[in-house]
Amino acid sequence: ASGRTLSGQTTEAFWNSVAHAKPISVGLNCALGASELRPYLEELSNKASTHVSAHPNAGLPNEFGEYDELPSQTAKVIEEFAQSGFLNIVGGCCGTTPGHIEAIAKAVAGYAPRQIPDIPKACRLSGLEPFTIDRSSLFVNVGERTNITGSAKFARLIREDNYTDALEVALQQVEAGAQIIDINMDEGMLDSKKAMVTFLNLIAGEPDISRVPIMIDSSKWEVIEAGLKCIQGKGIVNSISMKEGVEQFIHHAKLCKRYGAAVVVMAFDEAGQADTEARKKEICKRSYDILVNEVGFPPEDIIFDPNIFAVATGIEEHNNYAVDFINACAYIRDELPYALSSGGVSNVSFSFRGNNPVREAIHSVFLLYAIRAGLTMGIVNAGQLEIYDQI
Ligand code: THG
Repeated sequence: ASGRTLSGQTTEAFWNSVAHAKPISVGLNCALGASELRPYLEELSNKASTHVSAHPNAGLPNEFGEYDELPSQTAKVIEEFAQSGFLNIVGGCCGTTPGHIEAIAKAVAGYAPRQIPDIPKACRLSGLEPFTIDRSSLFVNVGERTNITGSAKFARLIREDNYTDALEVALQQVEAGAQIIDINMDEGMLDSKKAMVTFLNLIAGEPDISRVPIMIDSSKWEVIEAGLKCIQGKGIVNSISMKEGVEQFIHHAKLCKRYGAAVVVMAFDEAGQADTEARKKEICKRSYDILVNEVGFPPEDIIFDPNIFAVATGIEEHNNYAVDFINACAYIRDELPYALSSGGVSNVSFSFRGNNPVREAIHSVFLLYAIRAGLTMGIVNAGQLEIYDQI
């Protein structure tokens, strides 16, 4: 009746979590009986690119736990489902009898099965709620503060085992407008796998946080894989790359596909991190072709990160880093169909650490041009972005 599964997801969020398995059919069963199931069945029927089933109870049980709904009553509600084109498979759950099944079969016999709708390709993520990104989406804010290498405060809280206050950091990012949260527990002195699992499991119990998709950020595959086993929704792996060779890259991509996660792909290969426009484009293109043609990875679930490096370091070669990133974003948008782009925005201003007004101004100007060039999302301090026109 809340419109959610027992573990808290809405219908579309649930579908987004399981769609990667390419099930023959997805369905709703049991619950509060056929009439109460209708809105969710309608939603599933509209969103699912596979067959849809319904196996409702014979209404609600009476005070003795028995079901009073007659076969003709259940069948009447289900006939309307078939008439509306919601169903490919139908049956009954608690309280239904051979008499109910017979009446349902007769009621639906004259109707055509549901037509599977054509669902437009888009990056369809979820936490407890769905989150869709397509070419018409506005810039997506990914909260950066739940990162022990990116926040001294968050690092201290995790080191001190103060997960209560660490959860507050995640909640603050979501409340400040983060539509996804990036979680990073990479630190030499810490069991980062254990910290990742502990934190993700705690987040799962906080619906105000877990309503958004999660980006699992680690340079260690075992931390990422442990994280993937914790999250209920469809999240994002941050990141995979050709850093350790093509074989590892393919291996990790296949696992991400199997777990049903989107991926951030860093512009990184065996020779190192791409630091020129040409290298960024070349590595993204090569990664794209391997993922789409060899792995069969859905291109709409690929998010390229062509590396945001710090500018104004005093080293001449660094001065064009921001422009190179921005041009790579335009290339990804124009040449790599359905692929998205992302970057760690706060990296660009590292040379101005300690001077937040300047850093925030740089982020705002950088984003103005990057978004114009097609940047889909950025890892940012949610709620801390200066308005360009006000600088
Ligand atoms: N690409 C991808 N993932 C990434 C990055 C990237 N993850 C990590 C990082 N880069 C993005 N996240 C941050 C988080 C914080 C900061 C920068 C990037 C940051 N923090 C302040 C500092 O260090 O000065 C915080 C100081 C404090 O409060 O302690 O700048 O590029 N795919």
